[in-house]
Amino acid sequence: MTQPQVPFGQTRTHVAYDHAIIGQDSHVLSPLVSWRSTAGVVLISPAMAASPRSPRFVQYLAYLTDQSRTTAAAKGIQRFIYVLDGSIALNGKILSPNMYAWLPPDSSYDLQGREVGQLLVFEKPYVAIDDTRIPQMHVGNLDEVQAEPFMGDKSAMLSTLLPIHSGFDMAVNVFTYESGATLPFVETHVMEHGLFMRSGQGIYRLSKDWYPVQKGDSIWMAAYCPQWFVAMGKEPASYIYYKDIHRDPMNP
Ligand code: UGY
Ligand code: MN
Repeated sequence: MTQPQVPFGQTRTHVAYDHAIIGQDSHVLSPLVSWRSTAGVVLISPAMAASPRSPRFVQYLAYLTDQSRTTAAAKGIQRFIYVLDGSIALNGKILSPNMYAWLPPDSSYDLQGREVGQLLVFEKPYVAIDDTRIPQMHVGNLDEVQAEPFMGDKSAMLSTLLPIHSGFDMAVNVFTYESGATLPFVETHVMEHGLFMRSGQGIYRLSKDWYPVQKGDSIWMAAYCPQWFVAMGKEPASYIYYKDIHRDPMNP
């Protein structure tokens, strides 16, 4: 892991009551529960805030070796994995960078590291609804997903990685902005987000604060946290993010 340099005694990380920026400079590795021979950094979790606005999901980085293995998440927990670096074998199928999988709750599978690599993982309790079957495992490749202009803006392209179907109570999308492109307005919404910067840089507005963000940063946005982004610099900025969808806010 390369640590960006910051002056000693300082960090870009900031944890607030309805949002957080976790900079790479403050990452600490720990063993991952339910993974073998795998260290990771839990970037976002319910442990983050002691208020009703604490995250209802987990976002982490898993650092893999050829010894890494997992066969299930905890009971009732769905998992989304995205390959940032290296490759893994999922039930024998090789997933390389930009490939991803949604793994249903209470399912078992064989996920093995093949080399040194890095995965981004989102996990959250699956909320069942009566008349909808839990979908089967879904595997995809970002490079094969058709990106769409966001609200008609071709400089802000959105790729939707999972099917839009009420069986899925999470969405994971990739947003890629040309330098200078923005979210069209300051969003405030019932959905929460976990976000990881894949490339580039820009300024994120969260609540009433503005933060410079760059590749490797993670962001938590609670439900109703006002949010806005402008991409800046010499290359496009891209982030992958999670949001909760398709469930009744009266029963979160
Ligand atoms: O899907 C979203 O809510 C997205 N537009 N939010 C974001 O990029 N912060
Ligand atoms: Mn949003």
